[in-house]
Amino acid sequence: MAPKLYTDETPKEVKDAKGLHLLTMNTPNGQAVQIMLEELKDAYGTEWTTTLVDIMKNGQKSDWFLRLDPNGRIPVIVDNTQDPPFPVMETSAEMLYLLKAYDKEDKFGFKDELERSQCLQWTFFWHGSGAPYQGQVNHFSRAAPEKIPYAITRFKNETLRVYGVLEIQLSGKYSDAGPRDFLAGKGKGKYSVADMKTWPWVKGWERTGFTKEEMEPFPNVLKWIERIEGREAVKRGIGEAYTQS
Ligand SMILES: N[C@@H](CCC(=O)N[C@@H](CS)C(=O)NCC(=O)O)C(=O)O
Repeated sequence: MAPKLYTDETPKEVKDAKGLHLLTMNTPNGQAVQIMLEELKDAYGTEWTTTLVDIMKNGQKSDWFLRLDPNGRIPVIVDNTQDPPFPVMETSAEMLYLLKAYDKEDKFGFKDELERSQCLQWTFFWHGSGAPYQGQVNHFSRAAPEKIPYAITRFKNETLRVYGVLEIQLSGKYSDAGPRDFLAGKGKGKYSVADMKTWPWVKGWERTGFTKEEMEPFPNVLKWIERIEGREAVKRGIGEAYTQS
């Protein structure tokens, strides 16, 4: 595995990395893992190095990158403390890998099996049912060469629907416990990878093209966005360290 992982074209900083190495760009998917690493840094002093990949230039489709992630998308982490170095693709799998290997006290996960399951449910929910739809709204409203109203409307409606699912959970509408602070965990919940996975997307509702009126049915989601954006690790995780110069 090791001789095939890196080639002459692999950037030196990737090949020479000694510990955790992150390949990313400051997009919502990139930010999810960036935030997790910044949180681990504050909680445990975790260290890593970073390579910024410009997806507009298609670096993520090159042969050297596909060896780390055959899906050709950011983010990817490579754990060089493993022998041979171990690459991890897919944001949620990366966050769960980091949780297991680097969050020994489960500060961003749960020891209780049912809470852990709830955390996985909400992480998977956003991975499978949130990010792909909001990503398609961004694509069809901004990037597509042709504006196709059917596609824009379909993905906008579906994204609003999944915001509504988050609202049900955060409002506590169907629970005796009342409104929650975070997606997973008993009572009001605990800030966890489920929030870190979801937040970078939902906080971008305005950029995605939703109006304040369209967001009115989701007051608890809007409060949750504000609750998380104040965290120092979150500010760093979406900040200038990850901006391409
Ligand atoms: N399911 C993947 C999606 C990753 C993804 O779509 N990344 C985007 C940036 S947010 C990307 O690399 N786009 C470039 C491309 O599609 O070539 C994950 O969760 O990691």
